[in-house]
Amino acid sequence: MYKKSLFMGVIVVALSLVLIACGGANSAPAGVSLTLKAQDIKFDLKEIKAKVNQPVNITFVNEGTIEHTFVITDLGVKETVQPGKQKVFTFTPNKAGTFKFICDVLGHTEAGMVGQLIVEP
Ligand SMILES: [Cu+2]
Repeated sequence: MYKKSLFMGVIVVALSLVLIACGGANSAPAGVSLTLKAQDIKFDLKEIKAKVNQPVNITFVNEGTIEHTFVITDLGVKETVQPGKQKVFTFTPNKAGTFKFICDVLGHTEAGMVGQLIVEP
């Protein structure tokens, strides 16, 4: 009986070590979720922060009366949301750096619909 429980104890310790090892280098950071509002004519956030390989989940709400977009050219992200609607989407930055996000509807970037995504290594 004693031997059996000792054996089980060894198994539990061994499995724990495997789990700890697997949870290390290979795991992506937990995702970040945020709400970004598009208004006429600005984004309510000027800055978004994330880490490399961290999924960024955005609830993109258009509070304006015209169409707006969320575009990060360098990361291949482009989403459009109609006035009064919202859209939930996720993207995962695969490199570090500072990336501009814009609304690419004609004239909107120039009018100030621009912000930055900071991706930390
Ligand atoms: Cu816009």
